[in-house]
Amino acid sequence: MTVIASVDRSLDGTDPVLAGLIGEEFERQSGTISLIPSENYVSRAVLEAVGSVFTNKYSEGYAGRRYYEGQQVVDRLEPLAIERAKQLFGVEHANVQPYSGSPANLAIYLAYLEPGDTVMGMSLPMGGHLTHGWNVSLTGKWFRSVSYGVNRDTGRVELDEVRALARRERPKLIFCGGTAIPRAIEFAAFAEIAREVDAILVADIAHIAGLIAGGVHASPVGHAEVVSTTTHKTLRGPRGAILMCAADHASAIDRAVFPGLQGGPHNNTTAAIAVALEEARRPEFAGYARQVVANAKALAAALTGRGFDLVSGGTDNHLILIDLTNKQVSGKIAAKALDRARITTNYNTVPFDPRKPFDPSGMRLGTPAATTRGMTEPEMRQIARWIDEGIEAAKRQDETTIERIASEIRELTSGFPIPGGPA
Ligand code: DSN
Repeated sequence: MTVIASVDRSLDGTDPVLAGLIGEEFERQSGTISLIPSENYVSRAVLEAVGSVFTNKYSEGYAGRRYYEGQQVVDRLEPLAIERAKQLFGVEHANVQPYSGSPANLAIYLAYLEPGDTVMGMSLPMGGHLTHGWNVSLTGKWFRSVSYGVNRDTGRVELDEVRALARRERPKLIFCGGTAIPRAIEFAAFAEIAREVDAILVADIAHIAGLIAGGVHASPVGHAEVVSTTTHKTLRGPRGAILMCAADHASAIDRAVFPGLQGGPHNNTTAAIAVALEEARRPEFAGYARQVVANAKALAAALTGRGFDLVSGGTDNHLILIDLTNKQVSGKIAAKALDRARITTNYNTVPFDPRKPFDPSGMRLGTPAATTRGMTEPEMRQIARWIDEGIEAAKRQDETTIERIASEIRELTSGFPIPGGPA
């Protein structure tokens, strides 16, 4: 056998073990309902781009200024992805090279702060993100971090408290956005606060980028100096990230990403981001975004009707945070039981949680993935019923009911295939 032949075999032929794992994961994803709000199913087109020969190419630098030759095609690919991001989000500048959300956010620190400078973000247990200055993250260890949270009664960010904290602590960087925020983010109000204290405002829209692209959430553009997003949540692209800003911040952001933080961009990811951005500008994506929110509202209403206590009382977006305290069950027990019942969620802290993050009081749900499969309000009401039944079954250790739900979900999901299956 020639060397060429040995590297030109299918995965099946080369590594049946790994091919088997991919098949099993496809079956798992097909036969379960993912309600993890940061997950989605990418299109077959995005999958093809991720698996393309662009993975073979090194391209340190930016188009026209690379440190490797052979950029004839990559130097058309990356500007195409950038142009699509600029068009979709209405920004002057985009950098599509960050490997994911955390490196994207680290690049922002590098662009604007010195170690020890003050950063302000929403605290992780209140709904923020590790990289917004949380103490176990590099961003909380190498920088002086101050956090805002939500009001205990309303479950919402209290902007007067954010303003008072900003005035007192004088952060150089303020983050808005996070990972467990069921309500709309008030970018204009955050921008006003940032301007008052002379801080740079960063809008981390990782969770809601697809909702913004689809026109169902306000945009931070024109309010925040820098916009950071991952590309794989509601935006429904590959695992990657984009940093966006006005032209006068472009060189600070670009220098921070490369050579400040990263080496060569993942060109196959850039290609898939370009595909996802093209998909997101189409009218059907706006319909998808609308349905994501409609589904979340329907699921929230059905859960509330079943006595679930939702943080902030409901949702404006794709995400629901349940405080299970009144159900006398921990988030971990509930999420693990639902996983056995073929509903995938994640346990999560709730604001002012008396329990530890590894066994918290809450559970986080979201509708982006189920909506991609074509599920609508009737399925959301059915899912709420299964969540209720599954959690009650877990409390009385009734595995028969959990198995019955699992088989009903197997049946339902067979009518809602996921993209990327055998051609
Ligand atoms: N892991 C992401 C999420 O689930 O929201 C945040 O990094």
